[in-house]
Amino acid sequence: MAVRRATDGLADELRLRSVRLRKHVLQTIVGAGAGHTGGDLSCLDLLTVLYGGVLRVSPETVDDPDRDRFVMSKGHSVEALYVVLAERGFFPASDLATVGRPGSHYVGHPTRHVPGIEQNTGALGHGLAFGVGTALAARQAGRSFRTFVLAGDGELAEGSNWEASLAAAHHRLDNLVFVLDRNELQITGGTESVCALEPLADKLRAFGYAVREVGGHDHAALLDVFAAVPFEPGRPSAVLARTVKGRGVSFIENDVRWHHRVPKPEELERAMAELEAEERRLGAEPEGRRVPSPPPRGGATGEPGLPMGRPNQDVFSETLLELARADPSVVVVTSDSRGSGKLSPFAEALPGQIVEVGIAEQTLVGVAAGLASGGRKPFAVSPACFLTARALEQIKNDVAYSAQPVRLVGISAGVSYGALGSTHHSTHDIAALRAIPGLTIVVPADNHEARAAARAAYASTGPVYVRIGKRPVPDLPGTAFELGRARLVRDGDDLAFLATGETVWAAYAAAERLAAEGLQCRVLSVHTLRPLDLEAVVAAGRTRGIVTVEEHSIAGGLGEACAAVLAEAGLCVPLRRIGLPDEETFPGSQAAIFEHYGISPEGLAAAARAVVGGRR
Ligand SMILES: Cc1ncc(C[n+]2csc(CCOP(=O)(O)OP(=O)(O)O)c2C)c(N)n1
Repeated sequence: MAVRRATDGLADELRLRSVRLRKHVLQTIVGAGAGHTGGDLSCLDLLTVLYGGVLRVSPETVDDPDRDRFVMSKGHSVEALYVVLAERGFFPASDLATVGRPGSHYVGHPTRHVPGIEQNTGALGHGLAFGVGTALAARQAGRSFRTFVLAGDGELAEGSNWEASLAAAHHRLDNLVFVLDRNELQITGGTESVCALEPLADKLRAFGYAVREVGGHDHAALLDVFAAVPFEPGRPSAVLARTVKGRGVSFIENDVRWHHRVPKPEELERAMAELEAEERRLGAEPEGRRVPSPPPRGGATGEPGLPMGRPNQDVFSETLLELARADPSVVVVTSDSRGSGKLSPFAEALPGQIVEVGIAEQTLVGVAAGLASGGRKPFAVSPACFLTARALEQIKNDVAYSAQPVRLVGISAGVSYGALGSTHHSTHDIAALRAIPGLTIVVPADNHEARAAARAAYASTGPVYVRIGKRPVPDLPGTAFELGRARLVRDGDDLAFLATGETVWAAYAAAERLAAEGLQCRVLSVHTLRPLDLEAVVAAGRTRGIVTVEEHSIAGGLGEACAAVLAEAGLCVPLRRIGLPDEETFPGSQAAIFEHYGISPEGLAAAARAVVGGRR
């Protein structure tokens, strides 16, 4: 008979705990109406073991300078972290019911608002450098705490991981443990087909790590491996944990479609039944279920009276496919982003005209610049938040200053990602790119403009940034799209709404309301932010007031651009900027965020009344 070891009892306990926590993960995701199901279930055993038997941290010691640090670099798997922290008592389990809800700080990526979370993450490739910093801090302060960083394998395409690895080895940080969730899947498909990593253990060794490979769902083996860190004095440790994405639910396992799918009610039921069978197999009675209340509806924005169009992203991508069929020099470049960019049909139809670089936005833009220089017509497509923040220097130097005709396409822009939180919002991009000479900036309002923007970007001989969202938007009336000319959506001389992107419909709806009150408002879709239509802005300055509207920070966006033009033209007109104020964005769906900041027909009508108040 095999001899039981001291840790076997703990491993048994953690095994059962992991099964139960899987149920909580699924319930949390269903309640939030969003979540990263596959990646959560993949790393859940790692988290259960780390928090249940490895990390020297507890609710009582969250502020103790000697506590072990855990950094969730694969921040999208936050629901797994939330349920583990709740189970360990860092916050009440009842908080899990608020995940993703308007006003709740339990957003779809880790933030320091949540007790027990050390660092905001969610933009991939950030955790390791932070961990190098905490490991260095421990050494400098003479403290014995260790730092554990958990990353995904697709995430390793971000060069920052390898830069931080060089630093970790250089500084001989044997108080740092890099844990890899090696499930071999990312969003687009298998890691080896998207941007191959193997031989990964050799690469980690070559970068200076002492490496151990381990089954990432084997609680006993994980306890042993983590008990053995540092594996070698003077070297950072790497734990290459072999995992299965979606582990624990048969129909979710190893299926790439479950990266961020939410179980339907019948799927939740099936998954719970499977997990309860596993609880019984482990000799325990199934724990009671929490019935998640349905998430608030945060779908399309709009209101009756305007025909609802489709997401601009879909329309843009379809137009791109038409253009690429007609011109083989059109190339799409993606960073594990073709699904979000609705470019899977493009990849199927024209596989020779799409280049995948993996989760590496800096490389995306650099490669696109090289393709442009080589005579191709590249469209670099990636979420606007990562494209314009992560790759800002590439945009500045490799594209704009080098005058390479790259078409940068920022998808899911503004606050489209809603409750995924601030890492996923691009509310800085117009400000950042307006300060870089040479870039045309286009922000379409509706499907007509999205189609026209794709064609204008294609025809452009210089670099262009197009910023589009992922929710259906209403079709607006108005004049035809002309690059550099604001589009007149509604005429009126009392007040002007200068709006951009997917907020224009709200300005239009506000204007309709105000007309009933006798106030005739002009509504302009300022789709081209650079070159700005100076004539239209100055003409708006001759009305009794202006309201600017944007899904962007009011710092550096459309409002400030218009204010500067008006001031320099010597026009003194009351103006109010509606957008995202200078604060951390209110958590919630895009619709909830719009409502909160008054980017709504009623909110904008109120702003307009205030602007002309007393001057009628
Ligand atoms: C900088 C950055 N680029 C893109 C994304 C969008 N994104 C979220 S998860 C993900 C795939 C992650 O794959 P992997 O690291 O293998 O994690 P897992 O499969 O374990 O979920 C991507 C591309 C992001 N969060 N951050």
